[in-house]
Amino acid sequence: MKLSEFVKTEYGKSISECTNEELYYALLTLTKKMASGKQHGNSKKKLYYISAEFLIGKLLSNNLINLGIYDEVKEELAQNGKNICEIEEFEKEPSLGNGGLGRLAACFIDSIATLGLNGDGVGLNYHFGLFRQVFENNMQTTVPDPWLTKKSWLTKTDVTYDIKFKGMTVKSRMYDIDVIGYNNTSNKLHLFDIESVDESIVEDGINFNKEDIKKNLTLFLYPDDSDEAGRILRIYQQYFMVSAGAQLILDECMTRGCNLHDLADYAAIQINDTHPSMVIPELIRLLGLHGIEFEEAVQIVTDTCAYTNHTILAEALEKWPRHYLDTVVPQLMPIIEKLDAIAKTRTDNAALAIIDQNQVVHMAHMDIHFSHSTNGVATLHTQILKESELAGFYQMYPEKFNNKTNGITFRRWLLKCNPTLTSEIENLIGDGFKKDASELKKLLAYTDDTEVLSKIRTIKKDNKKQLAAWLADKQGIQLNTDAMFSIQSKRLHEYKRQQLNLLFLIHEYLEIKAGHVPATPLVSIFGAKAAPAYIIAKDIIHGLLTLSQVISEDPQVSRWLQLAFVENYNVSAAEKMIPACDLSEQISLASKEASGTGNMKFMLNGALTLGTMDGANVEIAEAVGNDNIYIFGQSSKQVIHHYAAADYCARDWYEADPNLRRAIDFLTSEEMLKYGDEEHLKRLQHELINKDWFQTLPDFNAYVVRKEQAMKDYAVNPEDWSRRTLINIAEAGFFSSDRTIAEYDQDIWHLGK
Ligand code: 26Q
Repeated sequence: MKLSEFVKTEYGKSISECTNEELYYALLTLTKKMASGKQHGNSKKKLYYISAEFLIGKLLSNNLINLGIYDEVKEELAQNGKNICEIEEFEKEPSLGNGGLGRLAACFIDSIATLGLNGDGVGLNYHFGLFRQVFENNMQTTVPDPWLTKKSWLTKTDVTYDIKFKGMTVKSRMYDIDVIGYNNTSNKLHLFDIESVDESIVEDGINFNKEDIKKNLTLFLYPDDSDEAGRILRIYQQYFMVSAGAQLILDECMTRGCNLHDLADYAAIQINDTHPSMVIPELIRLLGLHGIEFEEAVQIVTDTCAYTNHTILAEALEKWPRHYLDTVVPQLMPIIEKLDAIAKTRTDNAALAIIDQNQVVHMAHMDIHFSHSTNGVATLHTQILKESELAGFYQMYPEKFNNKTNGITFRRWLLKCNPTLTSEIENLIGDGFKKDASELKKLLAYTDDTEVLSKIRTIKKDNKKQLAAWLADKQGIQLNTDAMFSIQSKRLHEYKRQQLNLLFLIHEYLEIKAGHVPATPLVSIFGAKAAPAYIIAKDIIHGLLTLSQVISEDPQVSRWLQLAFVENYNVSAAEKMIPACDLSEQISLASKEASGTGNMKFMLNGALTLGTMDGANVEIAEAVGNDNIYIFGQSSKQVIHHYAAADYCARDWYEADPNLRRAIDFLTSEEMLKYGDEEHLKRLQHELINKDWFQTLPDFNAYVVRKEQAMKDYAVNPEDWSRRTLINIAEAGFFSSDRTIAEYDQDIWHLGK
């Protein structure tokens, strides 16, 4: 049905008579109707991708693209004096994820639908999601971020389940979001909510009564922090999600004729990090209620479940004191104890126990013992898991370990966010790449075509202008679009080393002050939220915002250097930033970033990477060749060695390198203290000199040298720069999540036709 007909029946008026808000809701309703007519994979076996996070982003444009009607709708609106971008502004972005892991889940369900697989997502319907970030006095503050409107992409279902906690039973209800594939298909994202949720208990900021579980369970998504008070609530959330999910899975399988002894022929469950790990004991418990003996249930669940690891940072691997579980879900503890006993019959290595000597329950250990697959998310990451972090497990179960290098959906991260680049690619190589990303390689035929290279440059420039206009409007910042744009956007974490970028910018500032101007003007852009309990992360934000003000108040410097920090970085901001980037900052301490997926998005949109040999950067470097990427810094082997030897001393580096010392000293200079807070800046400085857990200082010099080289190359030979960006675009096909999902299906799920 055409939009004009739809609004006529719905509102009794024409498109031009409608407000943008009316048009948004009309398009939403129309899209949902169209989705309901699409095919869902119907193989006997069905995948459940269970995840505490699905960072889906705004859905309208993406859905229209996947339905294949975006251009048509845009045109129809334009003919009636309406602009689709303005209509999109009415959509609120659901922030149902922290970062990479949540966004990966969103890319995966898009690819699962697009490949026509029988698979749905299962998660939680957080009413406020992750906090909204607001800058005040050069500091991060946090406020709730409501996204639910009366009419939304959610559809209320009549599926409800009782969820039993210690001393109380609550009711869950399932809400569905259509996941529209780029292939006439549509799957579901099932989000469970608690019926008794009460948004009114939120007080000032993001505070609320943490004890009132019936009212608070689905209010907020937990940031990856160490906030004690929220931990028990997180267990409530996790059990609520997996118990509802497990009941749904068993119901659906029985409806399709499964007798539960054959569950593994009917269901594949992918456990996204350890957040849904309790699905393992919960399924064993439920199978028991259906009359299946414990031992058999353990085997069935092992055959059904598979686990993905997203981190090697020990502090991020969930482990819960058993009394937490006793307090929240006592019915699971006897099962977890029995699983632990089985694990202990298989090995006497205490490090591999589920329940350790201190009565702490290791969720990842339960996943590895009692699922049939454990995968890392990039080649290097999987290798490190096998060789160090999970070596004991790898020796026990070598056949369970496998790699699935992450990917991104090109529908959102090229077609949606970069329409001009998309149509230029289409002009050159046809539209086959939209369904088969490996066809991007055909672009290699154009790397010496000066006309094409000049077009690529124009597109980049236009995207930079658009980003600049958006930022001017949003934050009142005026960017120099003739400058090189370097972007570091990702969660704020010490291992990702935004502080290294900060030290570089201080160094450039001081060089410019000393009369040494850079080869090109540089605009350095950041986007990052810090977990509210992560003190040093917030200090790094403060350092960056303060420096930004120091620079912008100094016209001598700001002709050459600008620092812009985008407030409240989210999917919508990423869609504006990524197409405008020249230099993609992927500067984690080697061995610490499991994969990264932003690195892939920037590459696909024609940025060159400045990065360490970490995560998927290694595979990007392999794909494009060393001439088309800027690699620097210690190798993962060296880093792992330093950790093992515990021989790293930050102060030695601080004292040995005068440039580095000058940059670190500047953190508490008069210039910085004019706009910044002494306590925060001193703490940051102290941390760098005395701790520097993620070895920023040894990589400082190499980083400065590589980045200055990139700036020179950009300035001296723009055409060669464009040629190298085209090679990056051409080689990005491997990083499509369609490829990743096809591999999951082939090696782990075996969904069949
Ligand atoms: C744990 C315990 C308590 C509270 C929160 C958490 C928690 C929450 C979120 C722990 C971890 C996360 C998110 C992790 C994450 O996003 N990891 C990223 O996953 C990406 C997809 O695989 C990778 O590309 C990134 O390298 C990895 O950092």
